Amino acid sequence: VGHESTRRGALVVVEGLDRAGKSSQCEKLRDYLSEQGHTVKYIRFPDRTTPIGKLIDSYLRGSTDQEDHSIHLLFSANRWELAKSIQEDIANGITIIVDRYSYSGAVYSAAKANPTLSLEWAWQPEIGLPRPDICLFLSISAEEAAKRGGFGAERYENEAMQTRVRELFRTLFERQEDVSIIDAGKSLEEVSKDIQVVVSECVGRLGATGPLRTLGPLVN
Ligand code: NYM
Ligand code: MG
Repeated sequence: VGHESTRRGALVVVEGLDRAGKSSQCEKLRDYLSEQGHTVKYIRFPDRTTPIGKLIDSYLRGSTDQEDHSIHLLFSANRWELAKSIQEDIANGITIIVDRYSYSGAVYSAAKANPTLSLEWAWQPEIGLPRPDICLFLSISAEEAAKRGGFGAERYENEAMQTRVRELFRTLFERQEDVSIIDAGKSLEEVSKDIQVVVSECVGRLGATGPLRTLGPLVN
């Protein structure tokens, strides 16, 4: 009694295509976990506020061009610059919800079909970053995505790119542990309930998981 060390927080990542409902679900999950008594932070990548993030923002808006490998490494650097603070927060008992992470990083770049930018190449700079305890993939069909209205104005927000991204997410997640595929074609409330079940289970087994791990190489 009185010697209990701080229980670590969970690292929860939410992934999916543009318009899958990631941001709404991240907010709902934050509220749910807070109500359950957790201290929660909600962050998103790219973090457009840092100097590297500003370069990424201007690239995504189409104001600047960047070589494919170079912008890829900037997206990764944008995660590395926050890695230490993520590790510290988790150790201090804060649960972090992350809107997009290394998985978006690898698939959006690999979807460009640049011959020297494979999924394997794209994954390399992610190795060693904090490893999510759970990654929720909000999966929607092309038809459902289309129903949700037009594409935005940013780079990558076109049908050809989104189709390749969807396929690559599937390929990548076949090669990852701790991924939960969520049917995001349901109502906001239903999806939110499904996410709560998966995340509660993950938080419940954190004691057995041990300290925060790091991302490893892609397995076959
Ligand atoms: N994106 C996001 C990447 O290309 N690489 C990355 O590492 C990350 C985190 O940025 N279309 C792309 C995916 C999105 C775009 O993200 C901006 P958002 O969540 O739509 O603001
Ligand atoms: Mg977007």
